[in-house]
Amino acid sequence: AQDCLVSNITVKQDFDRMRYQGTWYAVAKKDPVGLFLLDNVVANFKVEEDGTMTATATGRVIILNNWEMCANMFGTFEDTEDPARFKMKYWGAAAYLQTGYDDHWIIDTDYDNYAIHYSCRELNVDGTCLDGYSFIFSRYRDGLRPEDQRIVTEKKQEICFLGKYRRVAHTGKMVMPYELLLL
Ligand code: AZE
Repeated sequence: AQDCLVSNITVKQDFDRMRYQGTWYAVAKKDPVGLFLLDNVVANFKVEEDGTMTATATGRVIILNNWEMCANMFGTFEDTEDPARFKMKYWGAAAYLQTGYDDHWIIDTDYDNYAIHYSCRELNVDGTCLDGYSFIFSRYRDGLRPEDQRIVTEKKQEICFLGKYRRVAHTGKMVMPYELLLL
C-alpha cells in the first residue's frame, strides 16, 4: 500500500497455518509505543486438534525500573474471513507480564525461510497506522538468506515501516524452554 493506508495492506494469499507451524526466530522488529520484547525473541507456532492456531513466545523484556527478565508468553489466534489475518489474544506466564488483543497479520512467508508479521494497534484519522509493531522472522537463528532480504525489504516498504526496524539479537543466553517448544 504505497498510500500507507492500513486497509490497503495486502497479506499472504491462501495462508497455510499447517506449514507455518514450528519455530521462528525474530531477526528484526519495529517497536510499538510502550513495553515490548527486546531481544532473543523466539516464537513457536502450532495448530491444535480443533484447527486453532496457537503460539508460545519467549524474549527478553525490561519491566518497571530496569528489571530485566525472560518473558514466556502465550498466544491464541482468532480466525477472520481472511486466512492470513488473525486477532491474537496474548498473555504472559507471569502476572506482571503484558496481556493484550492485537491484530496479527501474516504479510508474507515462504514457510521455510522467512515471515513478515504486522500489527497496527491504533489508526490515525486518515487511516494510516499511528501505533503498531512488526516482526521479521527467520527459520534460522543467524538471520535471513540474502535472497529473502530483497523480498523482506520490499514488504517493509509496503507496510510503511521501512527504516523503522532494529535487529533482534540472539545472544543464546536465553533459550526457549523445551516444554514451551512442545506445548
Ligand atoms: C509474537 C508471536 C507469537 C506469540 C506472541 C507474540 C507477541 C508477544 C508480545 C509480548 C509482549 C510482552 C511484554 C512484556 C512485558 C508476536 C511474538 C504472544 C507482544 C511487553
